[in-house]
Amino acid sequence: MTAGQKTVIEPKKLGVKPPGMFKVLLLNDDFTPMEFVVVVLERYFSKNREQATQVMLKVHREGKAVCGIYPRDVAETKVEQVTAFSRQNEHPLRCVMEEM
Ligand code: TYC
Repeated sequence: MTAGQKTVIEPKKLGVKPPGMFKVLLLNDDFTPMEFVVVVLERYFSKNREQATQVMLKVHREGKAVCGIYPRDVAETKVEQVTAFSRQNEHPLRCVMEEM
């Protein structure tokens, strides 16, 4: 260290951390029509038809897929909106969130 320089040890910042991010996923089931899932992905996850179809097929083949990544409050709202829309249309589609 150069003469005269001092080492400054900052106190640990308590309770200050960047907000966590959450994956929002759709889960497969045997009953929800493919077309309905595509509409959900267009309406709530801003996908175009081609992107929505790709994500829907991934869920259908692999059991689940990530639809988007959001801060907690946005992810919670997506889950609520998709679940409400699905139940209104009498489909069992499940939408969940996972902390990353
Ligand atoms: N497996 C459903 C069917 O064959 C389609 C489907 C895709 C359902 C994605 C849910 O999240 C889902 N009709």
